[in-house]
Order: sequence, then C-alpha cells, then structure tokens
Amino acid sequence: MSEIKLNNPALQQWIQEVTALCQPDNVYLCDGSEQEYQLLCQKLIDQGTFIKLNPQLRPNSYLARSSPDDVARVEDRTYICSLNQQDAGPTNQWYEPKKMKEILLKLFKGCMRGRTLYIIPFSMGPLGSDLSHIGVQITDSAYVVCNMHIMTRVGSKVLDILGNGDFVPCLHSVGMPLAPGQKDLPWPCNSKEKYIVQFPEERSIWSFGSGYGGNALLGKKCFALRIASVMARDQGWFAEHMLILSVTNPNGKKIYLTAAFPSGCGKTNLAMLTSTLPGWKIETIGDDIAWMKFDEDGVLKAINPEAGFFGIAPGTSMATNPNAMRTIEKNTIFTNTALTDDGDIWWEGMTPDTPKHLIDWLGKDWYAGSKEKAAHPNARFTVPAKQCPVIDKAWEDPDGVPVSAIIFGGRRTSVVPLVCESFDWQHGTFMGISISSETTAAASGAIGKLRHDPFAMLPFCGYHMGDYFNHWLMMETQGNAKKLPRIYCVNWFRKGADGKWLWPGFGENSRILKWIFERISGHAEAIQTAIGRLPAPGAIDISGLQLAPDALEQLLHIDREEWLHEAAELKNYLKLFEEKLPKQIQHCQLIYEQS
Ligand code: OXD
Ligand code: MN
Repeated sequence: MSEIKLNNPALQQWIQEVTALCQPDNVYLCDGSEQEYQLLCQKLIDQGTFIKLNPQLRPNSYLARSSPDDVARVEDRTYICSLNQQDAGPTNQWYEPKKMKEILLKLFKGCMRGRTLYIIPFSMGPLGSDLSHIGVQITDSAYVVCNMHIMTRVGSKVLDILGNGDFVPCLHSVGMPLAPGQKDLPWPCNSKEKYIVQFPEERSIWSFGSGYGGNALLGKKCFALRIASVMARDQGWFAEHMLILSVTNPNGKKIYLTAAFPSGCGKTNLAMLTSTLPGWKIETIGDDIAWMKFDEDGVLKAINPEAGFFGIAPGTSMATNPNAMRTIEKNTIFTNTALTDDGDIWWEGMTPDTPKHLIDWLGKDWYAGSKEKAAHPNARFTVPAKQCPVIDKAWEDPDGVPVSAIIFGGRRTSVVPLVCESFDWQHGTFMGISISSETTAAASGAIGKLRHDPFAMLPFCGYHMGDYFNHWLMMETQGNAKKLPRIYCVNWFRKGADGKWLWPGFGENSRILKWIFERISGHAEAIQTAIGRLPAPGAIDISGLQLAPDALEQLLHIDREEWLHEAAELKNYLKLFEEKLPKQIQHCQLIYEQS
C-alpha cells in the first residue's frame, strides 16, 4: 500500500486513523480526472455492478441494480448526535455521541478488508466561491466514487483550494468486508446494520451499511443539508432543500426563484420546466439543494452546491420533462431502472407504449402486463448538470444568483389552493412551517401517507426544528437583509370530487410562475384572504389551456371548515416544538383561527 502524502495535516491524520481502523487492502486518492472515472466504470463492469448500456442509444452510460433491501434513504437509521439531546429536537433521532462512536468504531473496525479505500476531496458549490464548502469522503465503494464525480466537483483541484483549511470529514463504508478469496457481490451492502450518522458539533458524518443515494453520496443530504444547516445557523445563512430556477419574460427580464418541496414531489420537473406560454422561458440552476446568503447589498444570493442531478426516473418522459430526457441522453448512471432488449433503460411512464419484454430492476425477465413494476419507484439517474439543455448560464456563478421569490409546496389532494402569496416574511415562514405532503418512494416506509414536512426539511434539518424556524424569522432583521424575497405556497396536486387532478401540472405550471413574476414586478392582481393573497379572477393566464369550466375556481377555493380543521391539526402538530416555537408563529396561527 503506497503512503499518501498530503499538505493538510488534519486530513493526513484523519486518513491515517481511518485506514488503521478500516484496514483496507488498498488506499487510493481520487484526482477527479476523466481517465479515473473511466477506469472505475470498467472496474464496476468487471465486478458486475455496472451494465454498459448500448453506446449507440445511450453513450457512456451504465445501469446498476442495487440489493433489493438497499433502495432508498433510511430515515429510521439516520441520527443526529449532538452533544445535548435537546439540540437535535423532537423530529430527529438522537443518540449520545460517545456511545454512537463506540457502536460505529466496532462496525468500522476492519470493515474495508479485501477492498480499496477511496479518498474523494470534493467541493459543494463552484470551486473557490465564498459560498462553497469542502468535504472529503472516504468510501469503499467505486460506485459511490463515480456518482460523486458527477454530483460534486472532485479531485486535486479541490485539494489545491483546501490547502490547510477546514473540511467536513465524511466516512462511508458499504459494511461488507471480504475474506481472502471471497467473491464480491454486484451491490455490496450490509442487510443487518445501517447507520447514517451526523455529528453536528464535530461537523462530521459516518455512514455504514448502505450504498444507495443520500445514504452513501455524503455530499448531498448528509453534508449539504444536515451538517450545512447547522453551519448556516451558526454563520447566518440558509442551507435548504430547494431547487433554483430562473424565469425570463418575453421582454427578456429575468428573475430567480427557489422552491422547497418534499422528496418526490417533482422538484426536478419544476426546475427544468418547458413553458407552455409563448415567450416565457424557464432555466435551471439546481433541482434539490440551495445554499443562500445575504450579500453586502442585502440581496439574498443562492448557489446550487451540487454539480449533478440525482433524479427520480419513474414518471420522467418527453411529455412530463423533456429537458430531463435530453439531459440523460449520455454520460449517465442509472440505478434500479429496467433494461430493454436493445440495451437501453426503461421505467414506468417513460414511453406511451410499454415494451413487451424487459429485464426488471431485480434482474429478472419481465413481460408487459406484469403486476410488478419493471423499475423500482425510487429508481434514479445520476447526470452532470451541465448537460441540461436549459441550464442557466449563471448556474456556476461563484457569487450566486439573486433570489426574488421563495416557493413552498407539497402534494395535497385537497384543502391547499393552487397558489397563495404570503403577507410578509413572517407569514411566509409560517407557510414553510405548514408544509405537509403525501409520502413518496424517496424514503423507505409507507407511501401516500400525509405527513408534516416543515420547509421540506423534516428528514434533513441537522438541529432542533424550533431553532430552525427561529433562524428563518431572525434572518429578516439580523442578517443584513435589505430586499427580502416574496414567499409563496403552491399545490399542483389538488383533486376534484371525481378524484381526478384539477390542474395539468408540468409545463402548465409556467402559468403560476408567470403570476408570481408579475406579482413581483407589480403587474398582477391578487385578492386578500385569511390564508394569504390569491390570484384575482383573470390574473392567471389560462389562454390556450383546456380546463374544466370551474376547475380554476375549485383550485383556488378556500373552504373555511377545511381550513379551521387544518389550523387545529397544525396547532396540534406544532405542540411538538412547544418550548422553542416562535411567538410570531403562534400569532400567524391565530389569524387562521380567527378569520
Ligand atoms: C432526494 C430526496 O434524493 O429528497 O433528493 O430524497
Ligand atoms: Mn431531495
């Protein structure tokens, strides 16, 4: 094993400690080069993890099939190990940090035997931006290295910028050491033990037993949300589960928006939306995470800390998200999709016709008409953001983009209107707190259950959510905020009495973005209601849209009884944060109740 020499003593020491603990056969420092990526892809083909897709149909692309018990984020195996239990708050699983370390040290001891330990220096955010932060992931999974190559900026250039500075250490193992001569599995993982652990004070991450998505690509949920939310609290910025997009009107005026939706509610579709309104253009900066900070002029600036998209494949099609389909034409890693007979990928909803025969995500023959899904509902594509045909030209701007509006949304079949504008920052914060949504396949557990998901951060906030609400409120005055974005709430998912969607969604959501754009520029009308400002009759452009005659009315209908019930239910939920619930939020609740 050759000795790795680094200029950063803390990094050098950490690598030595981890190597001694995990006892890998080899240690490899990733340089981030294209050649490295290709070599690792070949290694993954050789060990049966990757299937090379037909280069004629899908150049430089691969399919991986996970173990059937490692298909999504494991929220019940995720821990925030703050020094004080109170700091983790009522919505996170807490464990005493010292005791957790004991558990982890036992699990990690010798866990990389027979494997290579990869060191991945990575930057979350454009290289050298003041808004970016550096992490170093150690992993024994080449699949993870390839995904990190796409999802973050990786390699020697990151080490150059790091110099002697601070980094977030991110330790990951699939938790399956190999005895001498033991044959590896295509998707090694540990079916008994999984731990996704954040130590907020130490700003470190330990992840054991899973190779999938947010459990294993530690730059994403673990660093850019759980750890970064703590850094943001301490340093006066925001780390949010938000897409970032730009809207350009027919006169060429552009504004930037961010939007928070719970996992699996269509953030990628909204971020890449093709406008159905002539002359209006939507462009993408990010589809999952936004880091935002007020600049010296008091303007809220946002960067996308990621460099790729890790999007949910099922349901993505030329009809629902043509820009995503174009993005994934090449250089893409697919995980848990189906494989076609001509060596391409397929998933439910991808094409109008279903292929007659496929190999499903479990590697078995699958025939049209089967009751089983061919692709796993949480099947994913990992693809470089720069391949998106509508990537905004400022997407890597180190200064970030100025945010004019923030949108909150969820998947609600009733009660919540299509769009609603908040009265002010406080009320907007209340809207963020109020998000609830039906659960999806992005996390393991029941699907379709309504759950509260404040700011879409329930699984991702690294500290007490009551303190997080306070942080949002305080930023209005304590940050150097001068020009606060307006805050909106949207719901594309409302259904009519017949159980059918009332709103077509997808590209047609451009009509709602247009209303928001025009509200900000002072050209759109709104009416005041108890829950916020709704579009005035005629203010939403529905030209050329085939809507049922009273659909818009139903979509914007506020039912008093339903809202009183909603308010009571929310009040009950918020008891959870009792001792830390900001007074201003209790005041917002009263407005709902008294109206
Ligand atoms: C994601 C998620 O993968 O939110 O983005 O689960
Ligand atoms: Mn997400």
